[in-house]
Amino acid sequence: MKSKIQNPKSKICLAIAGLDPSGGAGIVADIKTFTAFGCFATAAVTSVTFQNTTRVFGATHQTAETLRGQVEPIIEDFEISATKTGMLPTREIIEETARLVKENELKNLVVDPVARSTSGFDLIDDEALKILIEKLFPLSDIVTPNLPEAERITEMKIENEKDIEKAAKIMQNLGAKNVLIKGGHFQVKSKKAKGKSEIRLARDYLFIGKDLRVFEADFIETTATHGTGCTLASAIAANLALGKSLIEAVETAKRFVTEAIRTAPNLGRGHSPINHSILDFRF
Ligand code: PXL
Repeated sequence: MKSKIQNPKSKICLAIAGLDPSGGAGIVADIKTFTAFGCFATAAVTSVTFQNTTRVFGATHQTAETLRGQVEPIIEDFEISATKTGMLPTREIIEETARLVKENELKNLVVDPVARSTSGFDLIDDEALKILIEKLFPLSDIVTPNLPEAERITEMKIENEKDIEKAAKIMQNLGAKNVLIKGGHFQVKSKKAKGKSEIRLARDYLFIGKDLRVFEADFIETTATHGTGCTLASAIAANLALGKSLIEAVETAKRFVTEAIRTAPNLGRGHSPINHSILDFRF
């Protein structure tokens, strides 16, 4: 029998997430992002959504059995260096995902608590979101809500940076060790602008245990934001798989997403997907 030489540098990432057949979000975005960082991409579908850049028309969800059926053969055969979860629409899917993570001791788990599509469609109901918090937050290495998701999870209004800290504490009390709150939905004015033309910034807030790290990037005025959350979470997972620290992984992922927004292909009539295939991206 021929022996197989495995490249020790090829890290394998797994996405457990929904399918957006229009290619901007969900596992297609995850696969492209893992690949952009030189990782080998694997993916299990939790739900088949029907959508394009303008709206989500519906979805059919997988069952616990069909999710396990997809994940187990991958895990049996490959060593998974990082896992990212995205759209987990039902209690059944969430509980099975938690069981798979525990049974197989999946490491570097990035939980993106997907609640709503960019086009405004609810991708999880309130009851399932509670189960997601209870079952997956304690297993995660990082949870990556955007502001609307953080508000829904914490049941509080977030209007300023103090609120962000409060929300992060609540999420840590709910079991998340580390929380990245993506502040892109409110834009901070840069002091550097000194009253002249305002520079707006997209700030992300990373709470590692008790410490806070703030990441800043220029806020890009654009509607090309479809799939930014999925892309950021899978970029973090890819960088954790590559052995980076959490801070480095988030920093690199944020630069990648900013560049992907800046070079978005502006496709479709709604929110364009971003550019996951940045060939000259420097890690
Ligand atoms: O960006 C959130 C998201 C996650 N997963 C799937 C999606 C979307 C948004 O449309 O379709 C499958």
